[in-house]
Amino acid sequence: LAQQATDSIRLNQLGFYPKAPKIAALVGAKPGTFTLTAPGSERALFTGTVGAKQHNPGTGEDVRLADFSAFTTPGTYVLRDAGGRVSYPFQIQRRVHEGVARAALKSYYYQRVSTALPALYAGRWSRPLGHPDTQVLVHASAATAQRPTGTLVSAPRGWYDAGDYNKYVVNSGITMGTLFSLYEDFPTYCRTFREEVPESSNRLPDVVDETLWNLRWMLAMQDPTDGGVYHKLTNAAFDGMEMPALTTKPRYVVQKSTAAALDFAAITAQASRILKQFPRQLPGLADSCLQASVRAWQWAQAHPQVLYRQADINKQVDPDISTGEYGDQDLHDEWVWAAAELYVTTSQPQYYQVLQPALAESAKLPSWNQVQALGYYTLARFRSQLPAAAQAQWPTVRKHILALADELRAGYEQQPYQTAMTKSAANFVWGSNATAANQGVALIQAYRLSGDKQYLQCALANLDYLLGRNATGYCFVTGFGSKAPQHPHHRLSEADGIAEPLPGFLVGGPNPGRQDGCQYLFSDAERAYTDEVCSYASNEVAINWNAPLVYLTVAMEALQND
Ligand code: G3I
Ligand code: 9MR
Repeated sequence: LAQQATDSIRLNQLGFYPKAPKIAALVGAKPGTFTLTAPGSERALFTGTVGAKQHNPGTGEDVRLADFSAFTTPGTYVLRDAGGRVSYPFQIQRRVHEGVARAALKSYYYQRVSTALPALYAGRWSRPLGHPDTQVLVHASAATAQRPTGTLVSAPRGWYDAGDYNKYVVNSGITMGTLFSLYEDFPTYCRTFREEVPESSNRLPDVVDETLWNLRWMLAMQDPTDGGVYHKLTNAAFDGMEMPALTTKPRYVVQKSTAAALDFAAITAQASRILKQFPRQLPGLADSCLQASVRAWQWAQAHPQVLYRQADINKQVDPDISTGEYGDQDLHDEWVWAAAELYVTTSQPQYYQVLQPALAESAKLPSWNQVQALGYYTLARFRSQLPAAAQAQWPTVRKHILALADELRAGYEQQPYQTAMTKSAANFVWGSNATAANQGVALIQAYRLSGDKQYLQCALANLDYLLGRNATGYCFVTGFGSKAPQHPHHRLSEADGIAEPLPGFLVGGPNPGRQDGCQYLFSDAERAYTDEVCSYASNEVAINWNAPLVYLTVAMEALQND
């Protein structure tokens, strides 16, 4: 009988590239040697010595690292420690993250709104059409003379935001920006990178095809009469845990917001650059995107401070809206991002005027409400094509990106799990796994600028974190690894009658805030995670969390296989 694996040996449960660093974190391990063997065999193929014991004050555990980077032979292995414990099996293989990269992109297909998913592409998860969104009501908070309350608007397609069935422009902003950036950073690799979706046989890269599904919805969120953009398309209250085709509640577009307009302006400007490369497949779409972008920007200039505050709206008009708020109250970074994308796309000085004063500001890690660095990444990507004025500022932007990455990698090798996900409170928020993934993206940006491989290795360490080298022992992507989430807060996974969750989704991750009030085994930052459906604060899925996972896994494949 095969010996049962311990979840106290934490490692990337998929495995490692032959030439890359290979680390496992052993909790409560004895000192001494460890070995690598084939699963079920005791013959040592590699022998090493575990590192010194490190106390992790956050969790109270003692951790020792096993480093087997020197072992490069492809194959399937387990790690055995001095106490005779055995890890989950893992691979040493080129393209070791290709499967998870594909699945992470495919997750967006499963989230598609207003379409049936046939078995040919969705397999066991095929489902009939839900939420057509062709007859959406203008909510009283969004009423204008041209579109009074109750006007019907058609805004089909898009992706379900998360475990819920609503569509939020602000959260689509960073999601689309990240996926577009992946294409712009790795165009060659993306051209051959395929998911199996209805569009796979057309001439567009699948990453672009997938983003088009959401882009077309977003374009319909702009009010053609004034250029403003509705904050979200939503039910009044969350749907129950039921399949999309069974839902019947009315859907609304709610108040326009400056955040939505600016995020919309940023991604349509970026879309326009990308779609210009495909004039024959998508005639006119690039130009439409740029026009939409400019109109949204102009609306924002005329309405620079329209914040979305759900509580205030609910005091004034009915029906009350209780779905996700995405209520960013500081729009400085959205201005910078939109200005950067419009500037790179058009070279017009008016955008640079807005952008230039902000370029003195340091780069912060991106999240749905902090998008300034996305603008910096874009300036970095197009540095050689910038107009002269911006060329002169380029060294400052470069400095900001490298400073962000330097901060992330500072001392990461001394961390108990040897990743950039230090136990700092800023890391362990709602959606902490997206923090880890976005750190990985920032590190890859720094690697692309500097060629310094240490940044790449630190980014890979964060991918190892997400796939198992963390204090919970989970591989946080559904359907991958030996111990993955089984019960995400995800209506599609919960209501479909299939035991396994939909594959390729990154769950939110440890969040000591535990705002869902569910039962958690641990409350410390690094382990406040529970694989329960009820746990929307630690175990939901979301498009903005999967996007940096797609970026990180695809970028690793593109770079490691070069
Ligand atoms: O901004 C403060 C920060 O100053 C403070 O240090 C920190 C400490 O906890 O909290 C920060 O605010 C947090 C905010 O996100 C900004 O990051 C709140 O605590 C936290 O509750 C809030 O969580 C958001 C959550 O919605 C609740 O509003 C998540 O970021 C956001 O991803 C999540 O998004 C939901 C949608 O509303 C609905 N659809 C599902 C989606 C995913 O769960
Ligand atoms: O399912 C909702 C999830 O998408 C949100 O992130 C979360 C926080 O806004 O709310 C979830 O919905 C819950 C609601 O807030 C309270 N009643 C139970 C709902 C879960 O079914």
